Amino acid sequence: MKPISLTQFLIEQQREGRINADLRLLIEVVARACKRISIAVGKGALGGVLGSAGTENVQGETQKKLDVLSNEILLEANAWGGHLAALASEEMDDPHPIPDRYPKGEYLLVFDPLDGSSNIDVNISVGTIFSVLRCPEGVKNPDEKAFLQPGTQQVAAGYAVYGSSTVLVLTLGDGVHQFTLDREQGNFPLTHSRLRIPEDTSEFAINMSNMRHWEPPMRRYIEELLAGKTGPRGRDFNMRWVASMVADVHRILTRGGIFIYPRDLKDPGKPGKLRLMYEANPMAFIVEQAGGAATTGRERILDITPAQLHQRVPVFLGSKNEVERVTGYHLAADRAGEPA
Ligand code: AHM
Ligand code: MG
Repeated sequence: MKPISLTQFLIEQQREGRINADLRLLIEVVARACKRISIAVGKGALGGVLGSAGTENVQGETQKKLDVLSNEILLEANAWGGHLAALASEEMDDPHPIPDRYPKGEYLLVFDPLDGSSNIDVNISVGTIFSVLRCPEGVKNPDEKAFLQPGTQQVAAGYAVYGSSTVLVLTLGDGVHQFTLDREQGNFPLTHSRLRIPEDTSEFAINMSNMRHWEPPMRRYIEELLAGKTGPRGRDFNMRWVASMVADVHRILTRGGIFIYPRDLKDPGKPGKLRLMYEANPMAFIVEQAGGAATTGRERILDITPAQLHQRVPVFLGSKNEVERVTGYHLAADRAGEPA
């Protein structure tokens, strides 16, 4: 049977009363923008888009040309449809208002336009991550404060991976669905419904080069995995690290695993590398909807009330039993009063 397209899927969701016309339009527009980004990424050196843009974002990171281009594509695509009240992005210091000449809608869109961008120039998968919130009632010109809602308030979240194929993974709060870009037809047929992350896994994803900066419970957990069959876990564990969160999370959604970017004492001012609002929250929503778990090592990610748009958090997500185990190690160390 021919798979249904993203458009059909969204219309069905609307008919079932799960989303309204504005949210349907929003997801369609984001998917269209992802298609354009996918085309730009796919051109590689031929598109003249590789390399640095020579600018820095608010986090002090050097922007790649494709970071800037992807951000512009998402901004432009979403400005005029009337479905948004404002947008915010990893690449912009402050929220971006909808220009006055366009109607405003009830949603807020937050995104990382090109996640894993250190991988662009070496032809490894990158992606886009997005999260949708409701604009608080009565707020006409949403500022940063309007965005500072816990992840439990997300009405939709998703990501695209620009890899050997381009996939779009989406949750509207009722399971996780995967669409694959048909490059000839230009649409996104539904290729997997109701993805489930196995509760157990023997695969972990972490940047091991930071090990000396980790907290003791974190080191304990990884040392036990590395000890393999003859260690306390009694089995061998495999490791994978793409250094693109989208690609690592997508592998976990496909075959299980645990992804960790822990708190790092290298820079005590930073409670983690990844950003809460446009990396951790949308991924946590997706992972929970697929039966997995997502914590900071101490608390559920989706329960955090953000204090800042670009706030960072430690991230532990994926197969439930592993996330619960390593979270338990952190909480036990805290209870025992172990120094960090
Ligand atoms: P980015 O949004 O600037 O690309 O940074 C986030 C990325 C994640 O995709 C990935 O998991 C992590 O940074 C990789 O970090 P590291 O360079 O320490 O391996
Ligand atoms: Mg990112």
